[in-house]
Amino acid sequence: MKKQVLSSVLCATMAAALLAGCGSTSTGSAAATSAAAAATSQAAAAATSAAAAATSAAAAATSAAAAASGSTIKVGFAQVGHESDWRTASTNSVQSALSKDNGFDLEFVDCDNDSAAQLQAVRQFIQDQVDYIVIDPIVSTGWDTVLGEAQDAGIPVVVIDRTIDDSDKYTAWVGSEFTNEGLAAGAWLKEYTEAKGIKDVNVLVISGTTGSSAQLGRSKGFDQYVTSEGWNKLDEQTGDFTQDGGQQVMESYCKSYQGKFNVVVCQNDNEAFGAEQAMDAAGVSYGVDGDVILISFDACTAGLTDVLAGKINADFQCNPLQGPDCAKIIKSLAAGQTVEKQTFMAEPWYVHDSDLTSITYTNNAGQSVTEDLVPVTQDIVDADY
Ligand code: GYE
Repeated sequence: MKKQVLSSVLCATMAAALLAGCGSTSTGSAAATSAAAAATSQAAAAATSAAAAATSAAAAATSAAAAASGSTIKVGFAQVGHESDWRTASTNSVQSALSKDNGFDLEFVDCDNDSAAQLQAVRQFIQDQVDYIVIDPIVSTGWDTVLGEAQDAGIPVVVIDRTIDDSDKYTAWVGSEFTNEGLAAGAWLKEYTEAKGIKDVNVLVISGTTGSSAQLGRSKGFDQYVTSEGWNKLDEQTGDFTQDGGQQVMESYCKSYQGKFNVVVCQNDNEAFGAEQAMDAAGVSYGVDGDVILISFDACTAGLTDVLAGKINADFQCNPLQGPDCAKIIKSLAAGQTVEKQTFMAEPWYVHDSDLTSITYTNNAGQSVTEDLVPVTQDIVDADY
């Protein structure tokens, strides 16, 4: 649990520093995202401070404009919960961007990973007659009725991070291409095992919250490689995106599959920390010098610290700093402008080894894309969220 405490402190600090240090692209094209991600990864550290400076200037201007007009935009935000370092960074990002100083009156609800509570929160926002509703949907379905209610009340909905897959009744979405993240893990594992001469690939997956678009996409993308490469996927059970969940699933895997696995894929960093604890206790070695290849997603500060230490072999970033884009979308709507329906975050691929420098893979849009593999350095860890 030491790691949980350390990482939330780091997240709070870094999220403030990195508020807008992440690229995003509103082309609506996943291919453009990957290209942008590659470019972003090259210049991440330098771009961060420039972007942070630009953000404070922009924030000051926005705040002055809001003060001058005297108008405040009332926003209700139904957040997933507080299950991971990623989530902490996401909450900090939205709260900082939709602050009073920036002209917002934010009603924040932590839904504690409870879908019924999240629907209830949205209905409460409608009753409270907020100007805009922001939702990070815990699961991807079950939304059409409540979004219809918001539409009837004339309240635009902005979706961030996870997607809503069974309704189109929202105005805009900003987040990640989760299937590409899963494909990334598969593409990297293929190249890595080939380079190391590992022929038998026996995989255990610890998945995220079942039915969340992050889980669905990462599983779908990775499974394409399981099938095409003929890997042996021994099991996939949910750790609910938490450290405790990851630890429990891994404890049971270590008993059931003792000596039979050489790859563990955790669908977020917190699950990976839990899996590490379970493997430590069971005497299983992992990481660059171990018997088990450990793959993770998110690439938060504590995750990249483990990549640098060689405990996690590869970590595929999912960028939580969506607050500035969310604020920009709402300000544009408030000014009567049209906005892009989809905005994709740029997301580098991080590794410990520097032998492989890039990978060409076919993304979810069917496009061939070359991604840089970024070897983690202390500077990258220090600039992370
Ligand atoms: O990967 C995980 C968090 O929705 C992308 O949720 C997000 C996921 C993220 O709990 O750490």
